[in-house]
Order: sequence, then structure tokens, then C-alpha cells
Amino acid sequence: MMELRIAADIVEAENQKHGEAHDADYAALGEHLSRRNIDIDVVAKKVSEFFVAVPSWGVGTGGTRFARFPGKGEPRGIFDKLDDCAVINQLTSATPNVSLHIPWDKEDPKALKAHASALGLGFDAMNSNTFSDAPDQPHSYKYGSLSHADAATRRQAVDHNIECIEIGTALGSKALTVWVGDGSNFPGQSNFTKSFERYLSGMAEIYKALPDDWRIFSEHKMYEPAFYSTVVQDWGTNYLIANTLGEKAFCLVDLGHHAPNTNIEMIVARLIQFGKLGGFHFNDSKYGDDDLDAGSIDPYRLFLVFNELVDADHRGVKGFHPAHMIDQSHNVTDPIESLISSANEIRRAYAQALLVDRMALDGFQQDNDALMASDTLKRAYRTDVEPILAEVRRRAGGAIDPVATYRASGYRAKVAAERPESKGGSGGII
Ligand SMILES: [Mn+2]
Repeated sequence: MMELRIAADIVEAENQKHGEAHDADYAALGEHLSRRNIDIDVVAKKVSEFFVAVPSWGVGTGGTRFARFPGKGEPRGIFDKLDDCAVINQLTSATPNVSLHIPWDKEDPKALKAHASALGLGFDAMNSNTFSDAPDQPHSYKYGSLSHADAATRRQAVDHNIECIEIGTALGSKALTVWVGDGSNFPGQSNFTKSFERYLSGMAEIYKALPDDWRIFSEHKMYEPAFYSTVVQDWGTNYLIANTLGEKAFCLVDLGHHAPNTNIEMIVARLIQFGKLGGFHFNDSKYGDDDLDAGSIDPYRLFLVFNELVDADHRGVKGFHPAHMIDQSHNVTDPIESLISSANEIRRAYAQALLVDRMALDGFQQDNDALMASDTLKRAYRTDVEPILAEVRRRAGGAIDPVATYRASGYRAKVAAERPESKGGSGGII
């Protein structure tokens, strides 16, 4: 029997409040879509099978380089984090897997697995950390990790990643995400070629330790923490890495890790075309790597990314199963509410992309009818798919209005009484 963090009768009572209006909205949308030759239940079924992983670090309050302002009832460790993740999944039915971060979430794998299973949760990709120093590690990552000039530091970084694979294997994870902060702050500080060679040889060693059914994701980032150059700076370098390592290596696209105005959906299309799209870290940004909630700034861009994914699916691209993960930092909201809303926004973009009339689009592209091609995408995007999302949640035991239900449950106040207040302080990018 699955342990519910929010009593089923609270969810039921909230759903009762919205039930009648929701049924009417779902019926009306169904009728509207049938005039477009779309079966609403087919779309709802597809949405119900779409999941996105929640990052364990996302349920704590984040921060900026300047300060961190902790919220109430912050998780004390990974077991509390899993409890919070279970709330998100209970109300959204969209997030059954959690992505762990080592060493932050390092605990006995058996205990972790038991706690997660009781909550109905599993584990998504493992994340290594060679961008900050763990308390007892002998060599510092101040000047890099896998690309460090010093062999012993590189060895330590490789060993850490191999340990992440071992922990993940015990937990039932099937992928390792490697993001390094390696780079330089000054022209001349590091040799571009030598540092990339060192990075590649470290990654090759990690790759060798992958079980047969695992994948390894490399994640590019244009800048930060290194401000002049980063070793894995863009999708081109990322593609070179995945291509050099082998068939189990794929590129991860974090939406925040590009220059403003970069055509990310086109990067996605290229990686799909050459069989190297591993998956996503969803978030949104206005200026840089802002780590804002998915869909909060540019929901149309999120839709355009999903348009590429649905198109690939539609074309029957072989072996196409990208991993979907959220990677955000919540500074001014309750992290649980942000993650609920992000999971919904991601499913919304997917549902909208499912509504694109692909045959019509293909025809307009063939005829060079730019206006109607664009309008075909817009028509899908303009459709309010909220009744589909709500129906999918309700059918899976979730909430028609998950944020309202979460607030009505009093969960935050309850855990705030059990969990001591954490300290604020300087710097807190997590
Ligand atoms: Mn990321």
C-alpha cells in the first residue's frame, strides 16, 4: 500500500469542488477537438504516459550568488526530500521519478530505495558533483575536475563518477548525468585543446564503468562558474563528446545553458537527427542560466521544443527515448508549488504539440506557405489544454487544481513544525 503524504479525502474534497465545471470544460474541449479530427481521449492517454523527473535539490530553497533566503519546513536531508517529491507526484501524477545528486543525497541505497518505493517513487538519472568540494576530499576542484591539469585531481573526479554509477545501480537508476564547471576566467589561463583532451580521457574511463543498459549524458553550459571559457560550452562540443565516447553516450540539453535568443529547438532537431539527444533539464530563463520555473518566461519556446519531440515521434525515429528532468532553483516560491506548476507546464507544452496538424504543416512547408505553416503551430499552441491535464491528473488520483489542493492540505505548515528552520546566509546556488 502506497503511503500518501496528503490524505486522499483532502484531494477528493478539493476535486469535488471543481468536478462539475471541469467535466463541462473537458466535454467542450472534446467537442472542439473532434471538429479538428482529434480524439481528446487519445491525447489524454498520451499525456498520462508522459513523465518528468524531479530533481532532489529542487525541493530545497535555492539562492543566488548574493544570498539564500530559506523557506519554512525545508527538507533536512534526502528522506525529507523524497517526502516532498511524493507530494508533487501525488497531486500531478506526472513525476514518479527523482533525480539524485551525489554526494548531497548519499545515504544507504537500501534505505533510500525502501523509502522511495513506499512513496511510489523511483530513481531517474544520477548526477555527479565535481563542481564543488565535498568536506573530506583530498583534491580541490577550484581549477577544474575532469580537465584539471593535475592527474590526481582528475583521478578523484573519475572515481567519484564511477561511485555515482555504483550507487545508481543499487537504486535502479539507468543513467549518469555529468556536468562539469571546468573552464577558465582569463584568456590564456588554460589550453583549450589540452583541457578538452583531458576531459575526454576522463569521460572515456567513466564510460567504461557503465553497465550495458545505462546511458551517460554530458551537459553543456555556455558560461558559469567559469566566465571566460568552459570546457563543455555548447551543443557542438557536446555532440563531439557523445560521438567520441560511443553508443551509450548522449547529449543533455539544459534550456538555461545557452546564450539569449539561441534557437534551442533547432539544436534539439539536430541532435535527434544524428541520434544523440539524451534528454533535457527543463527550466526557463530571461537573461542567462536563471533556473526559473519551466514555461514561466517563454512558454512558446517550450512548446517549440516539444514540437520537435512530437515530430520525431511522429516520424518514428528509432531508439528515441529522451529523458525528461526538471532543473530549477526556487528562490521566492514554495519549491513544491513551483515543481507542481513546472510539471504541469511541461505536460502542457507536450499536449499542445500533440495537437499540431502535421499533415497540414507538411503541406504548407512543401508549398512555401510560411504564414499558414506558422499559423498551424500557433493554432495548436493557442488551444487551452488545461482540461486535458486536469482530467489526466484526476484519473490518476491526482488533483484537478494541484496548487490549490496542496495549499488546502496544510502540508508546508505540518512539515515546518517537524523540520527545524535552516540557516540563510551568503551564496546558495544549488
Ligand atoms: Mn542542468
